[in-house]
Amino acid sequence: MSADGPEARRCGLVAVIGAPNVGKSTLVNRLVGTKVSIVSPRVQTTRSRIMGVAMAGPAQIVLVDTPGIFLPKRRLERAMVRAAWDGAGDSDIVLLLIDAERGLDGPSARIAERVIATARRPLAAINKIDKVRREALLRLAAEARDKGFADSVFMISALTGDGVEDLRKHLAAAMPEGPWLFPEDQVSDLPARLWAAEVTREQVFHLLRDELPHASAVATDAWIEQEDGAVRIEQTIYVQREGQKAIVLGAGGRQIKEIGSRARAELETTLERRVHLFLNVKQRADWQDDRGFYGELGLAFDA
Ligand SMILES: Nc1nc2c(ncn2[C@@H]2O[C@H](COP(=O)(O)OP(=O)(O)OP(=O)(O)O)[C@@H](O)[C@H]2O)c(=O)[nH]1
Ligand SMILES: [Mg+2]
Repeated sequence: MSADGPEARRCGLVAVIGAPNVGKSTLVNRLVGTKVSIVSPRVQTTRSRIMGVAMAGPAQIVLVDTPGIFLPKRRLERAMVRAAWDGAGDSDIVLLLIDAERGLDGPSARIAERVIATARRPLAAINKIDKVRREALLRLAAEARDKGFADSVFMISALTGDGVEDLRKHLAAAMPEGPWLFPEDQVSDLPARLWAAEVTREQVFHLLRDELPHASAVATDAWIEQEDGAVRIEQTIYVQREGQKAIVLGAGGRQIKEIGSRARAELETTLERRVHLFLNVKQRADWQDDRGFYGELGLAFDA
């Protein structure tokens, strides 16, 4: 294949950035075509940078899903926001995602300004257009263009897929010529053990209330291949306070059983094999101050 032929390979990094809960991970999953990043109705679901690989003909679009950007207070929060901005800095294109309902409210407006000021190629997409009326949408698009996104404002629904193929085409055409970063059949850069922990953490975010999801972390302690083709996965759910342990376990252990059975179902579907999942709950007040935890997620401990 000649470098200047019509099929010359293209590849680049697109950071998806925005306020918490605007649908960044949903969009990355939609573009990749399979779930590589967990999604929940709660804010601060994504904790680290996760790469998802989307293909479009000769172009490989490496999407960088990032944690939502907010005003961080604690160490983990600072590391999350730092990971998001680092993701933007390392990319060819920064795609700012805006929630159609919330619009360019305070937090999104501040993120937009920084993206415009720093990104080599800023792009905006208004997401969740399935939730708003057309007039409101057009007003918001005009506002985004005025902010500096000029003629590059997309309107999409990551949930229904509306508008997403237009965006994919635009991104593909904007990718610089160059070799692919990932093999064609690889969908994400997450190691299997980390991905498996994320699958369980997603259920924690779906099934538990209040501050509990944010007070917990999941680690894969063991991944054991079995002779019959099944895999045995052992994980620990860490919580910060003793009282939270009882909530994760639930009456008669029902809650953790539900978390485990939902996570196992997803692990089995994706891995296409039987999974024996064993979940433990441990209290560790200081898991958010454990250097190893940050290293594993690729987060900066001293952000
Ligand atoms: N109606 C509608 N809901 C959406 C759309 N995209 C995402 N959502 C929902 O919005 C919620 C948040 O989605 P996520 O993809 O987790 O959002 P995020 O921006 O990655 O969130 P953080 O990782 O916490 O920053 C979930 O309940 C999604 O199902 C959309 O286009 N339309
Ligand atoms: Mg996310």
